[in-house]
Amino acid sequence: MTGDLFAALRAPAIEPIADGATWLRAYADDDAVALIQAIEQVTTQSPFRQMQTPGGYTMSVAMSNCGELGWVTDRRGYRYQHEDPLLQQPWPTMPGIFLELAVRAAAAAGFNDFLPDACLINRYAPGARMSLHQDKNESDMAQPIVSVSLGLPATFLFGGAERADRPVRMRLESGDVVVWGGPARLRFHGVDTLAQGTHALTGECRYNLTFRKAG
Ligand code: MD3
Ligand code: FE
Repeated sequence: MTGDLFAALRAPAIEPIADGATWLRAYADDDAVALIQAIEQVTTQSPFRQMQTPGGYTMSVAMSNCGELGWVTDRRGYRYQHEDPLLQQPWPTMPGIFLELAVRAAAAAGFNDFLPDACLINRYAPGARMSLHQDKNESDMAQPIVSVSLGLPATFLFGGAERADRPVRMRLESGDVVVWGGPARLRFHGVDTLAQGTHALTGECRYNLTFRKAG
């Protein structure tokens, strides 16, 4: 023992959450500074924006993308597309540090052939939330999704196969990576309203990266 209680609590650990879902606690801690620099580099090109839902609401979460495909929503619906609708240009290239982390995390959870072509970058300010939904816009549901949390902690809501299933609440902290595949891939999920706070790496915000094989 080092006697460092904080370090001991954040020791990396691999925890199965449900069939197909694996929590890699603190997995991205060593890369966090470089990941945040890469987020800044990507979003200098394709800035964060609050998109419109098909129903006409403005999302509280600000989003951008990198990689070959990016997830967008507007009055016409939810979809992946090759171009940033704001710039009418291709999304920024996926930074090497993003791709390497996503591939390594997927393999640690048993998905050895994961090669993402899309990374959605979500930015939560205090008060932002994401209501319960399923991720169904990707073409191959056998491919997992890798999610990386950075900055302020959030209460993640992990639901069931039906919207009405009561979600389990999980606290996701900076550096946590979760791999969602197999039977967990189509479960409902969301993020509870982000609490006020300041994080040493990100200030008053939480970032979440989701890596997908969308096309
Ligand atoms: C469980 N993002 O962008 S990541 C999303 O924290 C999204 O920003 C949340 O849900 C966030 O679509 C949650 C965790 C996550 C991602 C995909 C999943 C959990 C999942 C797919 C299936 C089941
Ligand atoms: Fe989702």
